[in-house]
Amino acid sequence: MRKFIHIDMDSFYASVEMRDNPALRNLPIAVGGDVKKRGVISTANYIARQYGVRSALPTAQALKLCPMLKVITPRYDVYKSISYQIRSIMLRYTHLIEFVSLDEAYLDVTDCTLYQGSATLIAQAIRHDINKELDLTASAGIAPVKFLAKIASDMNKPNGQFVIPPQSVDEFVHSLELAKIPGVGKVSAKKLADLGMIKCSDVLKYDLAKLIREFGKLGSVIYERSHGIDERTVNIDRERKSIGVERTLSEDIHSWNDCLSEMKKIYDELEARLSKVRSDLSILKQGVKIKFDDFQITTQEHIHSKLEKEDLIDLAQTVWNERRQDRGVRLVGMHVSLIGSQLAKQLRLPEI
Ligand code: TTP
Ligand code: MG
Repeated sequence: MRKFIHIDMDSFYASVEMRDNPALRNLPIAVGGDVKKRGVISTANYIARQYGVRSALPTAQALKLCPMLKVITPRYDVYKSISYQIRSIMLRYTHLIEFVSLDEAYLDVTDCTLYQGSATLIAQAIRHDINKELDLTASAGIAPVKFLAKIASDMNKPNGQFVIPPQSVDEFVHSLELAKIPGVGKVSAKKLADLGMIKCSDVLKYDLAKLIREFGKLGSVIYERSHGIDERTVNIDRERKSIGVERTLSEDIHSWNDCLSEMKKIYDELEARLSKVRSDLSILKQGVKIKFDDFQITTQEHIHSKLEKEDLIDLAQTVWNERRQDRGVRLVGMHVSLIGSQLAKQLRLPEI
């Protein structure tokens, strides 16, 4: 039996902005892109959430829901450096940590001897340190399997924690809604509901083979989770697999020349971003992304071991010519895929 803690910062970007500017504390605020540039909301504070302002909502729509909303331009460098401070706090307790994003991590504290090995007390201590040292709040979930730790960290948000002890797993999972299982999105949840499955208990009567036929690999995940099973351990080597820059255009574009000038700007940004991250990273592929005015997204990438402007532009032009079909284009992007450090090690030639 293992013990996992999932830590998740509360309204992370928005909380950082309120911390650094206390005048914002009692106002509805959101961190996101400019309404004039068709930006979207990254996150909102809890006051703004009462108006329905949510992550991924277009800023224009958020302002309709909450006209006094204060929209703040993201300061990614600040969030990133705070994320490193959070990491160093967590590393005091265990090295078995999977950092999922800037504000979220799984810790395996099974063999941790601090606080007599109590995961509940360890989670409390980590949240206390974060609050005292960084003046930000975090929530935590504690459970014997990863997916339940994640679900639990949402149960007493903000600034709270929730424990699912081993003896309560069956009861908790029984009444758990399938839509809450990480990986089950809106479309799958709807399909499950159409098949008569809303809660995990509904899956118990369903045949595994049938689930796999309907949902592919996700079918076996749904089956396992519904039985409280999650064999995943923390993946301490988890790392970035790609770096990209994309931009929603202020107006749809229809000519290749307009696309070309956007792509050139994006290339410069991507180059700047790449130079800021690790210098030893190895590029495996590079590619482009285009979103059309009917919201269809198309991407194209190929093996290319370095970032190269002409090649990316050629790729973009091919996609433009072959897939646009007279549609307008509302978003363009470029990215590189990276070689994981494990693979890089294997690929490295032996030294002579
Ligand atoms: P979340 O943990 O999903 O959200 P949150 O921390 O803002 O709020 P909660 O209290 O519910 O945990 O995401 C962490 C950060 O990631 C968030 O502050 C902003 C960023 N983010 C986006 O930029 N776009 C998104 O669609 C989401 C979900 C998050
Ligand atoms: Mg969060």
